[in-house]
Amino acid sequence: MLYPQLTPTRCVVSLNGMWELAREHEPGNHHKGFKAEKHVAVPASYNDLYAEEGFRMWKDGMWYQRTFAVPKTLQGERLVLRFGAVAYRARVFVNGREVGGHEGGHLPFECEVTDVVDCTGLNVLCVRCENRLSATTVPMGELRNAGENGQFAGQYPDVPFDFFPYAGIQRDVCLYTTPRAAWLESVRVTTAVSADGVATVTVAGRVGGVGENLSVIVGCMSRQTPKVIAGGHESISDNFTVDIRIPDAELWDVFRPNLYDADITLLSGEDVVDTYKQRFGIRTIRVTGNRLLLNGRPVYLQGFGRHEDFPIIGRGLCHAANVRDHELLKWVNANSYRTTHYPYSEELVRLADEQGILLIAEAPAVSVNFDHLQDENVRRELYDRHSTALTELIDRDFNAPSVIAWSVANEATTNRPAARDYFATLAGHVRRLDATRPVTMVTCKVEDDLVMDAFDMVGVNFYPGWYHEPGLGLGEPFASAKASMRHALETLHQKFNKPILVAEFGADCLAGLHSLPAEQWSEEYQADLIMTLIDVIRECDFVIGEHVWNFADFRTAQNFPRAGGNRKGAFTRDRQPKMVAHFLRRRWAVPRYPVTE
Ligand code: E9O
Repeated sequence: MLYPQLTPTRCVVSLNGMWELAREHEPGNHHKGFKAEKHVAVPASYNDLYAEEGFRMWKDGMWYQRTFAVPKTLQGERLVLRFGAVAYRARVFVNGREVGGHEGGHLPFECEVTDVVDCTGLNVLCVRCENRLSATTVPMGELRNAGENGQFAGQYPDVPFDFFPYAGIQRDVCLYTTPRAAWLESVRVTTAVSADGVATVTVAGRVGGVGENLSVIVGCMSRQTPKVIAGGHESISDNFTVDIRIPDAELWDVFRPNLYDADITLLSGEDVVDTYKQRFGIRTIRVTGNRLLLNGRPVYLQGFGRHEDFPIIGRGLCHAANVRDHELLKWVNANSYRTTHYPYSEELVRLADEQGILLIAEAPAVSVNFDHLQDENVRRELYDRHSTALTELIDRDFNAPSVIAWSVANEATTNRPAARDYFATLAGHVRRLDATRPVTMVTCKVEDDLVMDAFDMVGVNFYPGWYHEPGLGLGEPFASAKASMRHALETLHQKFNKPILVAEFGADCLAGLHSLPAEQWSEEYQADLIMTLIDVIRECDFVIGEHVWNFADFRTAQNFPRAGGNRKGAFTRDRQPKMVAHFLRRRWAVPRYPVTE
């Protein structure tokens, strides 16, 4: 699926803005248009917009509606409704007719509506969202607060993960056009660089519809020196592959995020049918021995886990907030983050491409709990959803140079034998879809993990000094937290012999709370603990990165360990630095590996 784009052959009409909202108290005829309870902003999560608990915590049918007309100039084109993301399930109706839907809250989907819209008047667009989770959704949810949910038992709402299950139309909605007879449907750009700096760029794609005498022309433009630098041409039926050679390729990296555009023109005979510009970057990323190599040189990941989480809009796409977050990432000298614990917006990934930020893109599978998956059929049902989410994610982000690895899951019960097959099969699935990036997963089982063998690098979440070994101790500060971190990392390395990313570590901190000597929840404690653990982490040569949990404070379900959410942010929820951010900024200013340019 292509990102919507205005080109000489395509138009994009935004359907964002003010919509109407109503809860489905009982099934009825909402799909034909309904009496609204509220105004609602699109995109945004609906949860934090109103004063009533009955809206904040609603997870059954939530109906959105608006009307739209099709401008005369677009009539005769192929018309497609596209949603950036709707959580968790969506059904879409136009003029009372169901035109499509989707499951999974963080990936785009579209519905063709060419033959459904009324081009002479107003069309009624109704979307039913629903946020019910189960043992077979990704993420899992509503497991009835069973004891085995550990720290999540008894929280409200009942989700086995530590972030609020925001819902609604959370990303952009648009109506876009393509030509009607034949159009470009998908584009995938693969690059390879030879030792002498010549890049081979393979632009492959699919054409929808039917056409006579089709061919494609692909021109490659460097964004740095905007001129066509190479091109290729091919006669096609419905698939195409064009190879292009770029001598003196300008590689994409953190310091110079060089980008190219593949300018694709679909022709029927001599006539231009469709055009599309696909951005890409030329870079390699791979794991060798104890190193992660970007363009053949070791790169050390310093950064965070993050959340799409903001006051009022919840998980709604907000360009201003995204710009602010990336600005703070640069300020603090971070070079990377993991899109914990679900795929982030396409717009954010594009920003990372342009700004040279490295992303580990994660599937929405957090806290997969095999105690609920003893039945093989249940396990298969979950696997289908989980692998589909990864297929859609890889399809969406394959061309993004900023995405340097896929993370298939976070903190599953990986000490169960059934988890072993499950994740080995999933890793194979991902490698079949993309052989150009490392595949990882993040575990929190240090002693008894059974699955990390299947991955290229080991991600681990470990919280000495917070969830265990609290306090400074009487001797050297944090002596037992340090010992415990060192032991955990060495254990994992001995067992799997793979490079390790410390994917989460840290401590909650209430901004403004100070204490000397440092104690839990204070600014001093968070800063001292994190900086001390970084020293230990860096004594281990096989560690390829440190990601502090979390970039900013974020909202969670309600539970006694959470005071207005998770406070492990280096920044507050309104994106101001805590004390630790200043320390990280200094520490991260010095590169981990010698710069060899
Ligand atoms: C996942 C992340 O979503 N890792 C958690 C983070 C946290 O702050 C959460 O926000 O809690 C940490 C997992 C710690 C595992 C050990 C728990 C021991 C409980 C007594």
